[in-house]
Amino acid sequence: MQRIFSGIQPSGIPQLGNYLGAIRNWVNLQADHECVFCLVDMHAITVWQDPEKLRNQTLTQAAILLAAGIDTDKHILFNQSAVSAHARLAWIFNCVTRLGWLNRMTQFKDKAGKDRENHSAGLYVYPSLMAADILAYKATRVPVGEDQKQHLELTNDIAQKFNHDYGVEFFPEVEALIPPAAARVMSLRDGTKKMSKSDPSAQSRIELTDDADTIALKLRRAKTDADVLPAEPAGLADRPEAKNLVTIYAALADLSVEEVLARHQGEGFGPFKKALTDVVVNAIAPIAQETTRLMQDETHLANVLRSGAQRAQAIAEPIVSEAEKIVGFLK
Ligand code: AQP
Repeated sequence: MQRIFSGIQPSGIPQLGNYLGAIRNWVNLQADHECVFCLVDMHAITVWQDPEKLRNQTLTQAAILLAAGIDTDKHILFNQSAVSAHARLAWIFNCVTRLGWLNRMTQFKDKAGKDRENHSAGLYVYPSLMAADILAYKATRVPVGEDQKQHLELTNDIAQKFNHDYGVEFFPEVEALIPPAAARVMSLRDGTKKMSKSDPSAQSRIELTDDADTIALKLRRAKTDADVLPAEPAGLADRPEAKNLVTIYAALADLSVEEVLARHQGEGFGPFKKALTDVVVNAIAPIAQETTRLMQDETHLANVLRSGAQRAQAIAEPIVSEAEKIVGFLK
């Protein structure tokens, strides 16, 4: 059975893009993989996080993942900072990674924008910590949204360079598992920007804890154009907001974009948004309700994470200790 590693930052409430790009895929992959799921709090602090909020968001995310169907009897769920192997391997990888490689990472450019000099060194070396997260478990498959594809390619470059520099076949090649539908969900306010849990505008995203009224309001306010829905996907080209809403509908209703258009062609966005609201509420409301129930017992959530960390540590410790021996650390 292949091992999966995947992470999500507790930098806010997970949004629909996290769900369609990652979490839903995680739930399905549990059937035939050994899964290690991680709340990557060390990644989260690469941009400023209020400490109290970070703690709460970590517990909320644990609740959301359990509510979405992560099975911690069979698989591992924990928070990254609880397993020191991540930081130790990340440092080794910082010394393997070339600056030129990091300079090419588009996520850093997107997040840092023009104000590059004022961002943390952590944000810059984020991809080598991500490589360490995966390779500390020698995971071979990583379910991610499309935005993480470049980081996964870098993970393979780092593994190869480590193996080559030290003359070993130690770290495996990693395969990105990118969902076929809605691999990149876009903001409800700007169809050219990805939906993000830390976007300053809460109107730009559907959060997995939103209730039906909030979802309806956000979708009603979502940016669209004045045209009707076309008969063919080609008619969505150059209409990023329209394309995004149709893509979300298709992914959540398990339909193709063609099938959605066949049902709704010629409709304006008023009626289409109503139909979309039903589809989104159907998918999200059960998760939101179960999250509320689970959040009533924070001790249980903390225990789930603690036990997950122990099981994660048991896998990662021997691998990272071996990597440390390979580089010549005196053990
Ligand atoms: N808009 C998206 N569409 C599809 N997949 C997405 N993912 C994130 N946004 C979208 C996928 O969700 C997983 C967890 O992401 P993350 O929390 O590790 O970091 P992120 O990609 O930076 O997500 P956010 O929501 O944009 O967080 P912030 O605002 O904190 O930076 C990943 O697999 C990602 O591909």
